[in-house]
Amino acid sequence: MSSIELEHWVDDVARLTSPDRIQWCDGSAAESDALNRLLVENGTFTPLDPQRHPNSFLARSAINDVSRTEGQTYICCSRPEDAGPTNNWKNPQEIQHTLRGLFRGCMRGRTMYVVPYLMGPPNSPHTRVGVELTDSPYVVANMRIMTRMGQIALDELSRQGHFVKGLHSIGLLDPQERYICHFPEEDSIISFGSNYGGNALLGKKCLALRLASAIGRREGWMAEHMLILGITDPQGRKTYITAAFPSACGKTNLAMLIPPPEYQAAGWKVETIGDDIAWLRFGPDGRLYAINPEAGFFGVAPGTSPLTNPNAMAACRSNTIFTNVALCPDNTVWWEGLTQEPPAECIDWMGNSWKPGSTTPAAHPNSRFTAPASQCPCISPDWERPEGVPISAIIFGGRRASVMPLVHQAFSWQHGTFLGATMTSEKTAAATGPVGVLRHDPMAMLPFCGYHMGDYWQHWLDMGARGGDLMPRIFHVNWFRKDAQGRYLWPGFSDNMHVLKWIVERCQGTGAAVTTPLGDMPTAEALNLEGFGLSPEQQAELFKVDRDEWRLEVHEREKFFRQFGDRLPAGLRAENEALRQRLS
Ligand code: GTP
Ligand code: SPV
Ligand code: MN
Repeated sequence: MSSIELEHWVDDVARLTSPDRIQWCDGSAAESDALNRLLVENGTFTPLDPQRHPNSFLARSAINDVSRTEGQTYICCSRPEDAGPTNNWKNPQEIQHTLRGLFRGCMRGRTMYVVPYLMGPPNSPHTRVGVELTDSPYVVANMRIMTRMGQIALDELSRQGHFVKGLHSIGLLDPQERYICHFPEEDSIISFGSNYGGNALLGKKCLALRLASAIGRREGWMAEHMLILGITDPQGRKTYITAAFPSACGKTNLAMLIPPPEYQAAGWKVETIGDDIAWLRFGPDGRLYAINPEAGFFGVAPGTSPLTNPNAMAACRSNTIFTNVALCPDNTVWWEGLTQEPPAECIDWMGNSWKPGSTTPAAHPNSRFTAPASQCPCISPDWERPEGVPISAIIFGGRRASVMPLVHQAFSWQHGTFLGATMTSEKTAAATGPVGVLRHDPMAMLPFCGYHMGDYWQHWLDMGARGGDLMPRIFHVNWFRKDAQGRYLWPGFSDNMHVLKWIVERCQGTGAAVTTPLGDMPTAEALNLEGFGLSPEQQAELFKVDRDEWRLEVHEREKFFRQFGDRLPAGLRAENEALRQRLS
C-alpha cells in the first residue's frame, strides 16, 4: 500500500520536475562511493588527504547559501493563527501553486534521487520514516551520514505504511526564490532554492523538529532542540540529561564534554546520546524517555579543536564532509580556533587564497562538519536503545553577556517551563542576519516550532501535569557571561562539568542550594570555584542577580508575552508575576 503510494508520488514529482534520470538510494557503501566520485568529478567535493582524513571531502557552498534562512521558512497550515506570531505563515493552496511553478521542469538535465530514511534508531516504536526527493547529490551524501538511509527505511516503511514526504530542489540557488515550506496538516515538506543543511537535509529541522513538534502535540510527546547526554557518577549511577541551547550555543560541545582530570580520577564519565534533537515521551514506568532521531552530527567547525572538543575532532577525522572550511596546501582542513597558529597560507571558504592577518575569516563562521555519530569516542552504548533513555534533568541556556547567572534551578515544572519560554540569546551565524543581537528564543525552538508557540507552551504544561513528580528537574545555565572588558567570566567546555555535577546531585536529592528570586543556586561549597583563578569579584559576578536589571527583564517578558494573546498559558503569566514579587 505505502510503497505503491511512494511510487505514485515519485512518478508525479518526476512528471512535474522532468529529471533526466531517477535513482533510488539503497544506502550501500558502493552507492556512496559512486556518489562521492561523481561529486569530485563535478567539482562539488575536494578529496582530503587520505591518511589524515580518510574518505573525507571539502565542499564549498554558494556564497549566499551558508546558513538557515528563517525569513524564508514557512508553516503552511489552513489558519494563520495556528502558525502563531513567531512563525511565517503561507496559505497551503497558494504556496503549493507557487511551488508547482518553480518545480516545473527544474530537474531537467539532473538526476532525481529518491532518499528513504529513518528518523530514530532501528527497531524503535518511536522511529519515523521519511522520503526525500532531491536533485542535490550533496544532500544525498549528507543524508547518508545524518540519517539511517536506504533499504533499512524502505523495510520500515513496509511495516509502518506511512512516510513523511519531502521534496527538495536546489533550483537556481537564487536567494530571492527560496522557500522552506512545512505542511503540518499533511506531514509534508517542500524546500526550494537552497543546498544548506537546515534548509535542505529535510530529516533534520524540517521533519524531526517542525513537523515532529506538531505530531508530538497531537500524540502526547515532544520534539525538542536538545542534546542528550549520560553521566556516570563515582558510584556507577547513570543520570541522563537533555539541554536546549539555541543554534551555535554549545549543544555539541556539552554533549561531548570530557570531565576535568580530577573528575575522571574520581570515576565521573560523560557519554553522548545526541547533540541536536531529542524526541521525548513517557515510558511504561511514567518517566520521560529520550531518543536521538539522528545518526550523525552536523557540527559547527569554528572553535572546535583538540583542546575544546577532542571527541568531535575524532568523530570528524574520517568519512566526513566539511562544508565551507578552509583548505590547506597539504589537503587538510582548517578553521578559526582549530589551532592557535593559523596556517601560513590556505584557500578560504570562498576558494580565494588566504593569509593570516586577512580581514575576512578563512572558514565561514557557520562552516560545518557532517560526521557519523558512531565514530564519536564518547558515544553512549545506549545511544540506539529503541526505548530511549530516562531523563532526570532538562537544562535551558542561552548566550547572554550579562544579567543571566551561571546556573539556577526552577522551583517547579511550571516555573521551569517559564524559564524555557523566556530564554533569550544573542544571535549566531547559524541563521542569516546580524550576529550578536539579543532575541527571545523560547526553548531554543523559535525557528523550529511547527505550530503556535502559545499552544506549544501549553503542551509543555500538559506534559508536566501528566508526568507529575516523575518529570525531570529543570535548570537554566549561561556559559557566556562577560566581564567589563568583554572577556568570558566562565572557562566553559570541560569546566561545565562542575555545573553538571551539581545538577546530578540535585536530581539525586543531595546538592546544596540557596534560594534566590530567580530559582535555587548552588551554595559556595556545592559548586567549588577554587583553583579557577577567578577573583572573588569575578565569582560574585558569575552568580550576580541585579534586581534593577531583572525588573527590566520582567517588564520585557511581559511585552514579549503580550503577542501570544489568549493562547498564552495563564501559568506562565503567573510565573512572571511571581518573579516580580520575589524581586521587590
Ligand atoms: P547547532 O549545531 O547550531 O545547533 O549548535 P550547537 O548548539 O551544537 O553549538 P556548538 O557546541 O557547536 O558550539 C557553538 C560555538 O560555541 C562553538 O564555536 C564553540 O566553540 C562555542 N562554545 C561551546 N561551548 C562553549 C562554552 O562552554 N564556552 C564558550 N565560551 N564557548 C563555547
Ligand atoms: C542549527 O542551526 O541549529 C543547526 C544547524 O543545528 S542546521 O541543521 O542547519 O539547522
Ligand atoms: Mn541545532
